[in-house]
Amino acid sequence: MKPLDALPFAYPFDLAHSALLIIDMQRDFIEPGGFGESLGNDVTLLQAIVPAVAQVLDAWRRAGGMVVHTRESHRADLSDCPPAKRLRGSPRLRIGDDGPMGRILVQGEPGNQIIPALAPLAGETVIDKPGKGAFYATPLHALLTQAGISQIVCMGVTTEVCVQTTLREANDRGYDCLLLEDCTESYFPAFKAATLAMVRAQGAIVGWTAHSRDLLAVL
Ligand code: C5J
Repeated sequence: MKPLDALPFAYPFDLAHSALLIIDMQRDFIEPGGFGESLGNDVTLLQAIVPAVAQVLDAWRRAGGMVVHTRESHRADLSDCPPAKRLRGSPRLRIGDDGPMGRILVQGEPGNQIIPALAPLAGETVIDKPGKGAFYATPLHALLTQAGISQIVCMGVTTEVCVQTTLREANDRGYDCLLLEDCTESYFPAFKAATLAMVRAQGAIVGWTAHSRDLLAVL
């Protein structure tokens, strides 16, 4: 176990029992024409973290750690998309509608794929999740338990939606979670800052935060 410089105090990093969890780095959130932009967001904000995420992913792969990617996605018949999710608000394109990258947030469509710079390698786990949290209606907890994982190092988008929901789910299931602050992003900078503060407040009530250079230093 190696102490990793983190907030609010050192994170007891143990690669053998850790998974790198990369949340929803999909074209649908990061490229123009996808779900994120259809909600009225500026997707260029999210593009800025790609080099840092790629650097950590590369180092993690070299170190031999477990990698898990997630995609927010629904079945083609939308049977796993509650009307409350599909019909809320007035986006330009709703989940399941045809967009420039195929049907919005639907499994197998071009826009639903992880961006090429972070494409999963053969043997890495890819979780399709219908909700915000990666543990809801997925086999993630069973897979991590089977692999002896007790720590999650988390990156991805968006910080206050799918990343924060997943961290809270993981915390409730007993994982020690570290969120890499320069490897997560929101369409709303203030929401990202608030999430980082919330996660590590009250003695790491949800988990720890650190800069990726501090993880790279111990990998
Ligand atoms: C959103 C996500 N923002 N991956 N999904 O709807 O955070």
